[in-house]
Amino acid sequence: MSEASANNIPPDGVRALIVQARALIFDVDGTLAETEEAHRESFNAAFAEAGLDWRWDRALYKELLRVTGGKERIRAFDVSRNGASPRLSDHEIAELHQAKTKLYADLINNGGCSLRPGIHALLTAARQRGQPLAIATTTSRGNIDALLTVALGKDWEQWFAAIVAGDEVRNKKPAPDVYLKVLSQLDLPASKCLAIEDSGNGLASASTAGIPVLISRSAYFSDDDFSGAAFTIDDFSHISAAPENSPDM
Ligand code: XBP
Ligand code: MG
Repeated sequence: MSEASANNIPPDGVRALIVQARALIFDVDGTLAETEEAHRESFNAAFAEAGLDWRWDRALYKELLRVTGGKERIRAFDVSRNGASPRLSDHEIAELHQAKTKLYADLINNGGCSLRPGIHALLTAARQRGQPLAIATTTSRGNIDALLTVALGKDWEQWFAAIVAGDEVRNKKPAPDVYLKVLSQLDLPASKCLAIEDSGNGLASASTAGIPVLISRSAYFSDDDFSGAAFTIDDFSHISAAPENSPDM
């Protein structure tokens, strides 16, 4: 792994990796924005609404984030507590997750959730270069819509050449499905693209699909093993600065 602290001048290698990629494929949660606290709060509010005495604190949520996908996370928690006799049926989990999704959208619509430092400039510069952007995420399309409508405006979908959400593939991350579907929509070879991720599960997903990965460390996953990444950085605040031969980066 190559380390590039955002506190130092970032290595040309990181910029080169970004600029030379045929497409930039972004994870959403933790990468475009630090959304997991909003997700956690929404899970807890949905539990309270449903009369469940469940409350996920940050330490527990960090453990639960190993399970990707909200429905899967609720199921894993229920099984960890109640073993062979889980409290909720699949139908009840789906309803609970639907309520959580609505609460999350309300939270984002009301308070927003800013894009991480440098992300807006990175997306804008790529667009101006004509470099395709894509999204490969575990969360739902509705949640991406809530986040990016606030952050990029109602026409946010036009920024991206391909968007694949977790419920549009058979297996969520760390399986490669979501990245493989994005690659087939982009019609580009995996090795020429760049995935931008924040978690070990995301790194595994993109790597298994054959895509080089740039990690920007996030609040919940900063201590994951990123030894398989091309580079690991703290954020894009310095990386998005303009290189010599481009007015925008
Ligand atoms: C994100 C997730 C998601 C969110 C919650 O992973 O695992 O489950 O925590 O969203 P990644 P949903 O950043 O690797 O895509 O409740 O919609 O699943
Ligand atoms: Mg993520």
